[in-house]
Parts: sequence; C-alpha cells; structure tokens
Amino acid sequence: MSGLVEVNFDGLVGPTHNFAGLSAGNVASQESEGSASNPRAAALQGIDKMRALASLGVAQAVLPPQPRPSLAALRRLGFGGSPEHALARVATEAPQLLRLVSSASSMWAANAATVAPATDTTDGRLHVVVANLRHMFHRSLEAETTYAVLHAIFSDESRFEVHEPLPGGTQLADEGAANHTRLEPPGGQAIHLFGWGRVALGPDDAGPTRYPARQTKESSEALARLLALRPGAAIFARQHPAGIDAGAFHTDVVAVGHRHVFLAHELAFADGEAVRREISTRSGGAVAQVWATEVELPIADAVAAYPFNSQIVTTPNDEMVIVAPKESEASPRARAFLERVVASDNPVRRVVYLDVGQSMKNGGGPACLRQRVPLRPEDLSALGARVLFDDALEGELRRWVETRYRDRLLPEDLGDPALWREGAAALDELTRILGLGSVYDFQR
Ligand code: SUG
Repeated sequence: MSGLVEVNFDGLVGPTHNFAGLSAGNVASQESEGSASNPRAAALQGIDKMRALASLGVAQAVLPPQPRPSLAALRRLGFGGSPEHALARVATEAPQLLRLVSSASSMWAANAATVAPATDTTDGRLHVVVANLRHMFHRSLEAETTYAVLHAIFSDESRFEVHEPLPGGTQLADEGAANHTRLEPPGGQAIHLFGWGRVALGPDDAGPTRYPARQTKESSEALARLLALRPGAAIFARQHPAGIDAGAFHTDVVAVGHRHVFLAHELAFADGEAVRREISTRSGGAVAQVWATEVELPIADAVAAYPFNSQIVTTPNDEMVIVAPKESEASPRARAFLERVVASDNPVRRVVYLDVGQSMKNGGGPACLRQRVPLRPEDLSALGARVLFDDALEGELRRWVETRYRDRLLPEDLGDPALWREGAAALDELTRILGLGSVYDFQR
C-alpha cells in the first residue's frame, strides 16, 4: 500500500482487568458486571493475538497499560494521604468511583487516538490526535497518559506530530479510531471515513433513544482538520441510531475497512446507501464493498459475535486475511457472513479466529485491541521506544505477565492496596522493558 507499512499497536491488558459493568450501551460490559476476571489470562490472550498477527507477517507493536486504580485521579477528587488511606476511604465512601478509576480500559487501543499517515497529510508528516474519551469518566482518565506514551513513541517531530486531545466537555467527545476508517484505493487518493453519533452544537432529534451516542459530528470534523488531511479526503457519516440502540456504540462494531476492502452492516450508518455510493465514486469503483443486511445477519448477532470488529490485514504475499473473534466462528450467521466475504470477488482469502474472550466480555474484539499506524519503512527505526513486537520482546512480556499478574479479580478486590502496589511495580518494570522513560504520574 503506497509504500506504507501498517503497524498494529495492541494495547497490553493491565493488571486490574475486571468486569465492573461501566459502559452503558455496551451490551457485553453490562452483562459481565460482577463476574470474576482473569487479568493474567487476559494479558496472555493479548500477547497470543500479537504472536498470531506477527506470524501472519504483519508488523506488530505494543502500547503499555496505565496505572490503576488511578491514585492521581483519586487525589484530584479529594482522596489524599497514603495510597492505603486513599483506597480504603474511596472503597467505603464511593465504591462506584473506585471501579471507575480502576478500569484497565486503555487495552482498547483503537480508542487511544486517530491517525493519518504521512502520505495523506498536507505537511508530509504522520498526524496523531489523542482521543479525549470524554463520553465516559473511566475512559476520559486515559487521555493524559496516552498522550505521554504516544509522545514518547512518536517523538521525532520531523516525521510525526502528536496532537493533544480535543478540548472542552462532552460536546467535543472523541472516541478515536473506533469511529475512523482509512481506505486506500489502488493508485487513488486515500479516503478517510469518520462515523459520528450525534450533533452537539445545534438541534438534533435524529439520534438514538435507548443508548447514548458517544462521538459528536463536531469532534470528527475537528479531527479531520487536525490530521491535516488533503482536501476531499474525508467523508463524514452518521452512525445509524438503530445500530447504536442495538449496542453498536462504536462504528467498528458494525464496519471495518482495510486498503481497498470495506465491510459494513446495513445498520452501521444512518444513510448506508450514501456511504456506499460515496466510497464507490471517490475510489472509481476500486474499493470492494460487502454489506450485510439485517435479514442475512441480524444486528443482535453482529453485536454479540463481533464479525465486523475483526482486523483485515495484508500478508507479505499480498493476500488479505480477516482476524475475527472466536465468537464469530460459533455464531452461524456471523460465520456465514465472513465466509461470504471470502467467497466474494475481493482480495480476502481466509478467516483466522482468535480467542480474546476476556476482552470480548467487556465489549472489545480484535479491532478494539489495536491502533493502526501506517508508517513509511524508514520511520520504523525512528520510533522513540522499544515497542515493535519480536521474539525477544514477546518472551520478556510473557515472563513479565506470568510473574506480575493475578489470575482472579473481582470488583470488590479493587481497594486492596497490594493490588495498586503490584500494578505500579509491574508498570515501572514495563517502562524499562520498553525503554519508554517516565510516562506515568507515579514515576514523576
Ligand atoms: O469503551 N468497555 C469499552 C470497550 C471498548 C471497545 N472499543 C472499540 N469498539 N473500539 C468501552 O465501552 C467496559 C469496562 C467495564 O465495564 O469494566 C469498557 O470500558
């Protein structure tokens, strides 16, 4: 693809991975509330996924987890004193707040930022806009550390620009690349499709009624400006309100694109026909599109089995592979849809199913767990940390997880000061493994 290497940066699952039922409108998160999690198994599933992608010949990298429970957030909320004191007090006085500041949600790296590669921007540099994740408190806590981490990795300002999260309140709520798809028609100009769920600055009576719309139109428009996209590169499309109301809280729950392939459910966009036409016109028909109808694949099955929350990747022999969650293999209709994609006239040759069950129980499939960063080959050696996944890093990460992570966690355990200490020690060691420097508040 135009000489770019698409590097998949996966979020490592953090030591406090748990099921706290924090996300209204995310059906899996709500259904899993209160069950016991296995942080060690979750982190190892994540590393297994990276290994599987690397084995396909795909460039793979990692993003670190964040310190949780966030003592920094607790302090700003008036829970001072020693970690023991602050945690004991919040656990008694505000247990729901403790759950919110403890989520390992930074694992869903698709929500970390939105990226445009150097080939698509007016100044010839890669642009990254860190997502503010303002829609939900537990996720909004990620933005500051995400900025520090991405700044450390993409530090070379002659090649990269990392932008701060959008300012302001929920009117400018931004959920990152989960609502952004970059398509690359062969020989043509890249297309950037931005999904959004509501209009914030003006009247809007066309949104969902049951579940919230997270991304605003105004945020998506700001992203396109900050990414310095070439004129005519962006398409803005409203998410279908019925899709959001069925549990498609992000566009990537019901649509996925890669290079010149685009898959979507008919309830992904309010005006799907316009999206299909626009992609077709702008690409001169060079993007292969496969749309699922409600009859073929009811939206409830799409939300439960996540066939669209898969990764489409290109292997070194220029074939495309869909990497889907095993829940899609187990769902007859989701599997039949993916098989139809493979059988259709497009470059997708096969489907690989992976077990990311711990993440799926919180509504995060393979696509949620990764941030795509298309880099020029010469940029790979200009990264500011040891984040590219290879055999040596894999071995160190596996040992690190096996020695540092618990294998069982309930929301009630989150106030245990030992859990906080274990997490801080683990993350401190991880910054040394990754050569990241002091990116965490407790290190400064
Ligand atoms: O924001 N779940 C995440 C899942 C994000 C999935 N990402 C993409 N679709 N790209 C969310 O709803 C649940 C945490 C809990 O309930 O403990 C959570 O935050």
